Amino acid sequence: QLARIQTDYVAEKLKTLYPDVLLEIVAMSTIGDKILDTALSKVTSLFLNRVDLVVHSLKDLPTTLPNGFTIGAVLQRESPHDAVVLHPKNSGLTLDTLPDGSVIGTSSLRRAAQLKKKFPHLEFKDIRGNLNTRLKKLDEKEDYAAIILAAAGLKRMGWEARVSQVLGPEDCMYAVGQGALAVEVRARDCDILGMVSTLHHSETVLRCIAERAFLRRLEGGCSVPVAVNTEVKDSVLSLTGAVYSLDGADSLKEAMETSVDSGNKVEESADIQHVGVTAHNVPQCAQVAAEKLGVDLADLLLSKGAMEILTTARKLNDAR
Ligand code: DPM
Repeated sequence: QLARIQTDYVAEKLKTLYPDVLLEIVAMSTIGDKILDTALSKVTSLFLNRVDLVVHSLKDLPTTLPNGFTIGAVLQRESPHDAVVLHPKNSGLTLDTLPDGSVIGTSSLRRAAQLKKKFPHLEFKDIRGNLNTRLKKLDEKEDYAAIILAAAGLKRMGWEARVSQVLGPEDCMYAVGQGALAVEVRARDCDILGMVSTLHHSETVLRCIAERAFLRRLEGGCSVPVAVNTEVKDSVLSLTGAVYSLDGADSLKEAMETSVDSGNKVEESADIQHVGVTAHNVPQCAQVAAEKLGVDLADLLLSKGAMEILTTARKLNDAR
């Protein structure tokens, strides 16, 4: 349902921009005999020319895309923050005021690591399934006192009213790319690439390039305890990045910033991807600076022992 809402949202934008273009939305479940709604099956359809563009949550896209594909649009980010959804019986409480031993549902290592450290009186348990399933599991049983979900997903589903608390960076930094939608296309399909590029939101592009470069350098996949916080203010892009042990007891966190002011420089039209993103209409020098910022911050953390923390976390998680 969330995937469909996100796809419809992008399709509506394209219809407004290109009223003469006929858009057809293909449900991935019709491609095979299974429900194939994963990033992999979407990209297979793209490869086979069955579809021309694919809508994803950016945070679910690997930092290195398969050859021949690119992210042709990164749309303006929704709130990137995580949110607390309470069991109705706990209405009015916060993570701070929930009773000792309350069980919080999340399968995100990133969320669990940060929140375990910050709220030691709480317990954390995996919760699986899509958003609908999770809310059902929360409301209809007594297993969880609350669950943690991305504010953006909840908003897109129309469930904003269930958000009791939005977590700021002091409680829980967000995942790389969280809250942004991405449109994936064939890298050599210039017509489609040109068409979707008008959807790019420059600030989101630069923030997400920095975040993805950071994660890529750390060799982190989508399931490692890595978190970020980014901001653009007066043409300065700042990135805070952190890595955590599974229990949050060990962590490394650093921040860096860079200018993304493109000045009046005339640009060669470079055909370059930055961590999978192709954005001809965003100043190249700013993209280069954003990518370098992510790499530099990762290198700083690596020099302080980030790889040890992540390797241990990965091993322990694989053994779970
Ligand atoms: C990734 C994670 C989760 C999703 C890991 C993380 C959450 C898994 C969980 C990489 N992808 O965030 O640390 O809670 O067990 C996902 C959601 C959205 C995209 C749902 C959510 C919607 C928000 C968005 C699952 N992917 O995070 O609550 O578009 O950014």
